[in-house]
Amino acid sequence: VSLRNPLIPGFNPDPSVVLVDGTYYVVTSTFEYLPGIPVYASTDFEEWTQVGNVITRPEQGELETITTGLGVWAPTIRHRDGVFYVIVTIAGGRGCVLFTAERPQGPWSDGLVLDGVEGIDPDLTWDEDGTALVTYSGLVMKGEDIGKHGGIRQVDVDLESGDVLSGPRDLWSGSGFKFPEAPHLYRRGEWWYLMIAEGGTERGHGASMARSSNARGPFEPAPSNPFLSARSTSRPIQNTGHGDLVETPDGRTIMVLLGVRPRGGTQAFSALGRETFATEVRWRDDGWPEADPVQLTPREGAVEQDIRFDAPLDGGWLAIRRTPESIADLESSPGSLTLTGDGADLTAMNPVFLGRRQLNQTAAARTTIDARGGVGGLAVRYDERTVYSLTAADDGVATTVTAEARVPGIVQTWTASLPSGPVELRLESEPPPAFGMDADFVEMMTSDFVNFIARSGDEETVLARVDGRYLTAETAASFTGRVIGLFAVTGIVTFDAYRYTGSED
Ligand code: 6LW
Repeated sequence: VSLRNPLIPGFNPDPSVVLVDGTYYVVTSTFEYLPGIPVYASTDFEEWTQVGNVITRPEQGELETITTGLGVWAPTIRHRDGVFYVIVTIAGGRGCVLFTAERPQGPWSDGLVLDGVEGIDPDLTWDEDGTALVTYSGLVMKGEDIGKHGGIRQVDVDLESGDVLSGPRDLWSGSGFKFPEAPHLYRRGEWWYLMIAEGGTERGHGASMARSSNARGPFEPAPSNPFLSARSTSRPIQNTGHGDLVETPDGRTIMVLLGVRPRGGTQAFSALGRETFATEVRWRDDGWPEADPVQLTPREGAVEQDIRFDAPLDGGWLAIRRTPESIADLESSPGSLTLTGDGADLTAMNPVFLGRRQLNQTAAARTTIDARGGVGGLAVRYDERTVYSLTAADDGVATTVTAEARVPGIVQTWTASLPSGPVELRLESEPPPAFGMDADFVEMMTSDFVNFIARSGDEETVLARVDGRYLTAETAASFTGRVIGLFAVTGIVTFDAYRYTGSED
C-alpha cells in the first residue's frame, strides 16, 4: 500500500478503520453536522471514496439542539459475522450509541444506547469466547463530576440489549500525559494490544501502546511511549494521534490517525482542522511497535469541483443540526439549488446552510446567486461565532453585497453595490507570504488570507482581504474544520452551482 497524506483531507478527525473482504472502510467524527459519520472506502489505501454516512436520519443523532463542539465524537468501525458495527459517543446528547448495518453504505440502524458506557471514544472488540468488550476513555460528560477523567476503562456488554454484563474495570491509562483517550484493543499473536492516545489532541498528541495476555488486563506498557508523536518537531503534520490499526492482506500494519497541517512561520494555524492521515507501523522482535513519522505526501494536481444541482445531492454535503435534504430544494428551479430562508442567519444554531469541507490549504469557492427573491450567500465557517461570509440582497434596482468577518465578539462588514440580477460570489484563500526577512512578519505567521469577491458582468469588486488565522483549529473551539457553503437568511434564493478549486501550494 502506498500512503498518501492527507489520506482523507478536510475536517475528518478521530478516524477508525476496518478491512472487510478486501475493502478498507474509514469513519470519522462530525460533531453538530448532518449527515453524521461519513463512511469512506478504498481497495488500495490510496484512492478513497465516500460511500455513505452512518447518521442520515434526525432520530439517529438527536442533534437538533446539540452544543457546538459536542455531538458526534470519535467513532469506531468493526465487522463481525456479516454485521458492520459503528460505536460512537454523541457527547451532550444520546451518549454511547451502537449502530449496525449489513452494508457499509447503509441503511444503518436507529442506534442502541449503551447507558453503562460512561465516557468517550468507545472501542468495540470480542474476546476469545465471543463476549463483546467496550473499552473507552472515562471522561465524565454529565452530572456533578463533569470533566473529571476516569482513565481508560472497559465493560463487557450484551450487544443485543445494550446491558453491561460486567465492569467497568480500570485498564492502563498511559504514561501520565493528559487525556488518555481513543483506546483500541487488538488481538495479535499471543497478545492483546491496547493502543491509546495521550497528551491531548493539540501539539502534545501521541499514540501509546501496552499489552496483556488477557483482553481484560492487566496491561504492561511498552518500554517507551508514546511510540508515535510529532510533538516538538518541525514536521508539516502536527498533533498526530488518535490512531486505529489495520492489518493488510500482505501482513503489514497501517495506522490511520488524525493530524493537522499548520501553516505560517511558526506552524501555528491549521485552517482545515484535524484531518485523517496514515503511517506504517512495524513490529520489533520484542513485539513492540515502531511507527514511521507521518510524512506529507499530497496527491498531485489541483482539486477541481463543479457541482451542479441537476441530480440528487451526493453524501459529501453537510448541514447544521439538520439534514441537507430538509433544506435543499432541487425542484422549484430545475438545475439550480433553491434555499428558503427562515429568518435564521449564520449565527443561529440551525441556519439554512448547505456546505462542504474545505479540502485544500489554498482554495477558492464560487457560486452565482439570484437574490431577487430573498437574502443569502456564500460562507466559510468554523461555527456560528467564527464565520466569514458574503451576503447578497437584491431589491430589483441593485444588489447589495455585504462581506462579513465574524469571530467571537468581533464583527466587521464591508458593502458594495452591484446591478440587480444574478451575482457571482467568491471566497478565495491565498497562502501567507513566504518566510523571509523582507516579508511582513505578522502576515508571514498566518495560515492564509481570505479574499471576499463579488462580480456582476464585467464589474468585479474585492470587498475585503481578511487574515484567516481566526478561522483555524487553534483559534476556533469547535473541534471541526472549515466548511464552505451556500445559505439563505430570508425569502428564496437560488444558486447555479458550487464551484471549488484547491491546491497545496
Ligand atoms: C474525541 C477525543 C478528543 O472524542 O476530542 O481531544 C474528541 N480528544 O479523542 C472529539 O474529537
